[in-house]
Amino acid sequence: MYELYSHPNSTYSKRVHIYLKFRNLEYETIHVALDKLENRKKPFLAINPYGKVPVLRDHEFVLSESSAIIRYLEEKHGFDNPLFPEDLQKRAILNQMINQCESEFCFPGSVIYFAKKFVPEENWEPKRMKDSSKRIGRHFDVLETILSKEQYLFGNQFGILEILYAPFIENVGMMDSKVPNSVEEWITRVMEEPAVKQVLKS
Ligand SMILES: N[C@@H](CCC(=O)N[C@@H](CS)C(=O)NCC(=O)O)C(=O)O
Repeated sequence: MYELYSHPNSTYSKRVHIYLKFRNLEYETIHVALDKLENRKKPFLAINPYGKVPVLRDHEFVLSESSAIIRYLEEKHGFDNPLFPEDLQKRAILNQMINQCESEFCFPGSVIYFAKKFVPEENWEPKRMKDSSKRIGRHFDVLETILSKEQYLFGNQFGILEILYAPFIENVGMMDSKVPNSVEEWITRVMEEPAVKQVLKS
């Protein structure tokens, strides 16, 4: 059985939980106490020298990075309805969108999320946070060009991108960015997906 090193508040770990539930794959969760800095101690650093969750263990094989884990499982199982298309150029566009999800949304989003959740307001960096909100706004404008015509971001069905975005769009209200209607409606749709609901509402 797979083992997933995780913490209940970890957005990146939630992606993998959502994927595993979406695919009905059996796994065991191994709690890593980030709050007690267990991730910075030797036993965990031997598993991931960067000290981050999630990490997947598949017998002797150990893998970190949420999107790499999902991709590994997807390729390993060869499902009838694969989330990564066969076509080289379609797959390249999907990979481009995955990278843009990380760089144009999750990264600036984390700047705001981390400050608002863990830093006293007097120590916030307002310019950095404002720039991050603007960057997210620009990203949403790009998503809107797709979502004004389609229900989902790729191939018009719930897929890898929704799984990667889900734990982050849950906190969209915090980002102080303008959310276009079609993006707002997409967020609602994603939040209603059973695997997403199961993980994020728990
Ligand atoms: N790029 C990584 C990011 C993982 C990450 O930042 N995990 C956070 C929790 S959400 C973590 O373990 N932080 C602990 C630390 O940096 O000390 C992924 O996609 O898995």
